[in-house]
Amino acid sequence: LALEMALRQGLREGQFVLYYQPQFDFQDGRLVGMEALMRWQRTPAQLVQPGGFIEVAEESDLIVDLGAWALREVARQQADWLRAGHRAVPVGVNVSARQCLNRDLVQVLRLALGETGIPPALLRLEITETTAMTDADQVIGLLCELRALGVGLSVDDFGTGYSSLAYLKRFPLDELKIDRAFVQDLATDSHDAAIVRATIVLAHGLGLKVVAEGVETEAQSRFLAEHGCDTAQGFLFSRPLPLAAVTRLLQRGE
Ligand code: G
Ligand code: G
Ligand code: NA
Ligand code: MN
Repeated sequence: LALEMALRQGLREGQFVLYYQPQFDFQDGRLVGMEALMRWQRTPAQLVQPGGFIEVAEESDLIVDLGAWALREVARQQADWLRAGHRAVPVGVNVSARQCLNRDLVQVLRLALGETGIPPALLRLEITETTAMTDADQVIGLLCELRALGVGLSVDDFGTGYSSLAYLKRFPLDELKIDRAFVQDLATDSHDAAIVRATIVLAHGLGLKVVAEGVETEAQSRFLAEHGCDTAQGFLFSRPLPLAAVTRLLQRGE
């Protein structure tokens, strides 16, 4: 409870910041997207990682407010980058189950898009498989509304939750993110290799782009590229970067 109060106060006082992890095209190496990842600058010397606060925030409605802040912040940042003439790439924002079940999400997005005037496709919502399946029929309705706004939709952590292929077919998605648990032992575990290969084929068959998360080695990268994976995200290419560093990357326009 003390932590929850500190988080609320931190949100009011502007202590949250976003880091951005770049995503690169496997074919030509170009920057094609980023994932926004939240950090809590609790004191000037203490930067708290999501492991230290997301779970607590998710136990209450605090995650709804934090999540709304992240969506508005990314929209505002995209507008800044556009005004400065930087290259524009979609930014993925993680959305928790509680946010999806909250009626305000569509309105938060509509406002953020309206206030900034950014192309909606520059926002991409990342929803985990588990969230999507919590109340799949309700989530389909939500995703259709989001889709109508023009924002992008990714399934995050694919393969770690319970999914139903019947639902996957009905969700209006753009992208599937292979969880790093499968990427990790790709080069040595033939079962993980088979799962990843099949996931890429499945996603492409459904018309979705595939992002591999947690790519850390050249061997993993080579395997993924050879099997047609579209996009790479992981420490091999870049860690999550603070705003100034990622802005320099967009300036270079690569
Ligand atoms: O940044 P890091 O790699 O430590 O992130 C750890 C976890 O925290 C990830 O699973 C990520 O989904 C979650 N996370 C990071 N930022 C956000 C956010 O803005 N909203 C939500 N709901 N989860 C986030
Ligand atoms: O759960 P989610 O898919 O949102 O995960 C994002 C998390 O993955 C962030 O905490 C990010 O820091 C982490 N991450 C990104 N790239 C790598 C990587 O190459 N290796 C590992 N171990 N974690 C990574
Ligand atoms: Na994510
Ligand atoms: Mn993930």
